[in-house]
Amino acid sequence: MTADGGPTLRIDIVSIFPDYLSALDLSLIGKAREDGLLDVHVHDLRDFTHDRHRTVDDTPYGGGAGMVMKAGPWAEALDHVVAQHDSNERSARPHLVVPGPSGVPFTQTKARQLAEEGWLAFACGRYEGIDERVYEHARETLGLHVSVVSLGDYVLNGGEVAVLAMVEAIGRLVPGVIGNAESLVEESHEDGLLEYPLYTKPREWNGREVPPILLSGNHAAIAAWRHEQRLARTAARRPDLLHVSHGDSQVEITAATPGDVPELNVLFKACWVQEALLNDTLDIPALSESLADVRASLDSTQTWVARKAGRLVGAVRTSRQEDDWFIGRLCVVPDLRGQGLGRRLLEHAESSAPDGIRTMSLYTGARSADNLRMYRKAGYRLSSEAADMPPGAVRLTKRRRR
Ligand code: JD8
Repeated sequence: MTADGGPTLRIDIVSIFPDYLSALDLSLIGKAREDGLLDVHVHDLRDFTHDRHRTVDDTPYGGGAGMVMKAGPWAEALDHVVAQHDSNERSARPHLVVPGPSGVPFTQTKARQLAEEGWLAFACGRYEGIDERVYEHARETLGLHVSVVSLGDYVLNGGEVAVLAMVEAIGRLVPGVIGNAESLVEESHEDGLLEYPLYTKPREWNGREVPPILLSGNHAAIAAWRHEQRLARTAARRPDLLHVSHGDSQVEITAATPGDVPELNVLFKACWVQEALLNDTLDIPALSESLADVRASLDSTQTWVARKAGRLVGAVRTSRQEDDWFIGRLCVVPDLRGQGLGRRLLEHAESSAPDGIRTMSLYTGARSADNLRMYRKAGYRLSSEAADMPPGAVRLTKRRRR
């Protein structure tokens, strides 16, 4: 707990180069540590060796180039980290993050997920990597959640630089670390475009003028210019991020028709594969459903689709179960999440409820943190389990407002 009672993120880092991580004493992250928002502990892997040479590596079984990090020191180091648990801590066990070029990409979404944990442990490998049995020990003996995460598609010599980047990206998302609340609000529009160019005083420097529009005081014109700049920059540097949804067209919600079925099928699969990964289950109806099942569901439920510039960007369906209005399949394409579209679809589904409906209900994954947060904000609360619930799912309900 911090002085004002807020939660702390504990971070343990194990490395053979603990000095590499001294950069975490500096700047914003160093300040957050002083303020007690981050509690960072760096451990030297060699402290968990018992031979005179403090050996941490050996030759690979099966042959091949280079050396492999031995299981023994790693297991002892992780046992030591896990034993640091004290009753003040938010989590009983750390989530173990192992940087590696074969990991899942480290993204802003991943940073956001990891910032919600109470305790993270990072294992910095070197050489060719770590004996696979260390991961098994962490999962099976210590009961840790283990994520192998890659900083990006290029080759580093070890995990330390990746940990510096990840801790900075995660740390700044911990409430209180960035004092200026606006810095995070600014980012939260998250429309997937690159930033606009920046200028500061003096107005003329080395014969170069600031673009006159920025001095005009016309806020609407400035916003439009900046948006243009963002689009142009994104097109030039990251064309992979550009698509029709970046136009200024509005989202329209209409009743689904049979012509929507192929796209709906793809949207459902894309959305529920993510749910499956989050919740460790493949037993999700949306994943095993065929095109014909999706077609048939248009007759048994009311399905709504959201389109932007013709692109299918979201959906929701409703069905009546006595006096309950069941809302299902609420989904939004990944790149347009966090902009209120899910909330709009939810409100659309709610407002389509006929007379006689007394409760609204829906299912979501017990570990789908973003969904749970949105539903909670919309007034939904956990309710008793229904009979035929898919595993890993929870039921949420709210009373209809009259
Ligand atoms: C951890 C050892 C080096 C890995 C042979 C040379 C992350 N985006 C990233 N690129 N590289 C890493 C990374 C590299 C590492 C280790 C992270 C531990 N190496 C090895 C296997 C192939 N090289 C990374 N995150």
